[in-house]
Amino acid sequence: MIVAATLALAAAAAQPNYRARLPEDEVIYFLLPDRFENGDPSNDRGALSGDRLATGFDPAHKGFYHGGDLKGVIRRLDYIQGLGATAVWVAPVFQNKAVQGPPGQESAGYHGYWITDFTRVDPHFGTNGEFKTMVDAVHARGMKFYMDIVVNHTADVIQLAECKSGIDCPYRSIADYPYQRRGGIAGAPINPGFDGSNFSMLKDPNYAYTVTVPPAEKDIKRPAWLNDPIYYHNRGNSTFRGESSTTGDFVGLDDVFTENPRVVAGMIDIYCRWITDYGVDGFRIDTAQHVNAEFWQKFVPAMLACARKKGIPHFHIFGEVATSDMDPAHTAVNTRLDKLPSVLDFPFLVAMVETVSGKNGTDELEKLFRADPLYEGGAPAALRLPTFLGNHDAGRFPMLIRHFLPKVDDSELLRRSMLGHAMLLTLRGVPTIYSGDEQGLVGKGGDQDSRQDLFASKVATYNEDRLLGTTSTTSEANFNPSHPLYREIAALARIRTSHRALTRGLQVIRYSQDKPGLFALSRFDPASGREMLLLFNTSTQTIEQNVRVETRSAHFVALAGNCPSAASAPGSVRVAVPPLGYAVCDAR
Ligand SMILES: [Ca+2]
Ligand SMILES: [Ca+2]
Ligand SMILES: [Ca+2]
Repeated sequence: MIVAATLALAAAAAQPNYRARLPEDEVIYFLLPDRFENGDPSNDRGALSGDRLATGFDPAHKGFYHGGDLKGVIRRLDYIQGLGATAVWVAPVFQNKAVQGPPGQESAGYHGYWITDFTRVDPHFGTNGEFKTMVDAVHARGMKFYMDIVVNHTADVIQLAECKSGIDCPYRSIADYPYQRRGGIAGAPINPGFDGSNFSMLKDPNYAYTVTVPPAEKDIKRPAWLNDPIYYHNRGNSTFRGESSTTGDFVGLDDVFTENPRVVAGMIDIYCRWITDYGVDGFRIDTAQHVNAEFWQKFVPAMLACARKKGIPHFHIFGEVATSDMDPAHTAVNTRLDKLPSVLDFPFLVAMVETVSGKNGTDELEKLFRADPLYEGGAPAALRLPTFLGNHDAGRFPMLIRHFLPKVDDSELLRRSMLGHAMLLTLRGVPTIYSGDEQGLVGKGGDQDSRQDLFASKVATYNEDRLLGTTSTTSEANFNPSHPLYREIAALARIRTSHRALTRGLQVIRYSQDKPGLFALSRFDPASGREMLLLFNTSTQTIEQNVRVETRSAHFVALAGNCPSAASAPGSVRVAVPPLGYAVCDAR
């Protein structure tokens, strides 16, 4: 024990102080523990027995547990750090309802978003003690650990009697089903005096539907207050429009009544405890846009205060505000109104897919970045937005690129993926690598189809896929540090984290066009003012042209790709960028 502790201390001493780093200094690696590495086969069934409908375990089915766990994460920290990641974001680890869904449509909580017990780690993934070991091991390497948390909903436990199933249950609005009537406007008076804010008057949850809880599940949620149906909206499924966006169930998942002060206090208590007990460095918040703004306005300051008390000055909070549109106004609103410190940059994903595939010109990226001042805190706040090329819901970058280039061959798809990663790792925002992208995984779609195992998979539809940059398939483990994407990401991540212009530097767009071609921009070291010129070519032709730079930028050193060695005249350089190529040019 003494030797191990000494080694950990030595490792910590060898690393720069991770607590001092700002959120924008990080490179994030995002993984689903079930799909990353199996470090302990004894926990694969989560201490349950029976078939897959009881244990949730079926490694051959893409919708069930495959066996990955926290010990697996610990085992592969060399691999993650070797990629150049400085922070790990792990999908929710909380105890889930193992299996849910109507007969014939069941799937498992392997993804972690169907929580029943918010205080403990799911036995499929390990124990709270192993969680501590994992976070400590991450910290011992000078890396940060970001938890994935859920406030909006719990597992699907509450059933609404008038519905066929949790997934087939239409939304019933406040106008048609007010809180003060049972089952509609003509129904008997209930909840007298409830005005939407005096929650002591809200006693009966049967305003829209008849609320039931299966007897076997009436105490399965923790903390125990979560078992009371009064703390849920109980109005049926969200249409993701209008009021139902925040008060509807996410496909049957019990939507928490986050307007209620008891719920606000309860959630603050739950998540402050994880910060206090484990010293995690940040939260990614699931389904953040489906919770009312007033909740976040109380929750966020409470979490930041809790973190400061624990000695974590730069605790990062970023919400999932999903959109499939290149619409930064949509995501910025949640930083303005909810006061979420940051949000996942979904518009960046859309712009990158549409630009790097050649569907749109490089001016789409100029449009995206032009909107950065919309975020609370302005353009500097945009430096902290986690940026990404795909994820476990939307699908992976090469699959999304192929959507616009159905006939693209694998070698060109690899080059476009490498160009996309070069942009991800040098543009503003916190680069977030979705586990498996660095091994050339593609996939057939989003959601379950994009959650391939990195350890040897038994899922036939995963294993029949061709990967990019390798002859391997997902039927073998893919932790290959010599994969071309892994090597490219590792090199660029190190360039990024050793140059402040690339982590903290604001951007000035130098050139974009209304068709595939050059995207040129500069970023500036906030201390020295030194310029970093970035050049990307989204076309399949070599581009040669003059690009404006600062007049003081007389010479350039290539950190990646080929750069002009000197300006042609003060304020101008002649650049040549190969097809689908890029360059990172450090001005002197
Ligand atoms: Ca396991
Ligand atoms: Ca439900
Ligand atoms: Ca909600």
